[in-house]
Amino acid sequence: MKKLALLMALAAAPAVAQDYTLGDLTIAHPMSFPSAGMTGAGYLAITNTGDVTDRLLAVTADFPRVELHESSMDEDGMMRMEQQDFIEIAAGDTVVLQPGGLHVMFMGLSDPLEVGAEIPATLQFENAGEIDVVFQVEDRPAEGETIDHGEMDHD
Ligand SMILES: [Cu+2]
Repeated sequence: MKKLALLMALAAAPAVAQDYTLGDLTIAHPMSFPSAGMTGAGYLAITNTGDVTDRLLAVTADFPRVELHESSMDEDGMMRMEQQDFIEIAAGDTVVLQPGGLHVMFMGLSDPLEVGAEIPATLQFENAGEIDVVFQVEDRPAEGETIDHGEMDHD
């Protein structure tokens, strides 16, 4: 079934961004970029329209490891990534996972990610529970993308 979805995605470019709703959460446009190496990064936006803070606790996908990371610039101007135990989405807030900041790290890929591929994944929230989403692998923007996750060393 997943293979069929992948084939259909490859046939039907460009991919259409998809939004999801889970309780008080709206999950917008899960996507990824082609990877040069054996790690890839997932991006999306999460809006919490409820009255209570929720937390993204984990993401699972068909890779050996999937982690929550935050990139930041250190004093020496080096980009570093730190693993996060969770990502908090305060009531009324939108948290955006994007290049240069918070992201989902797909690790130990057996093949690099290519444009048009789809990554089925499950997001696990503290309050809202779980939801299945699909990260669409899209073309990198021509400019403004400074991190190549594929070349970062996580070990
Ligand atoms: Cu990372």
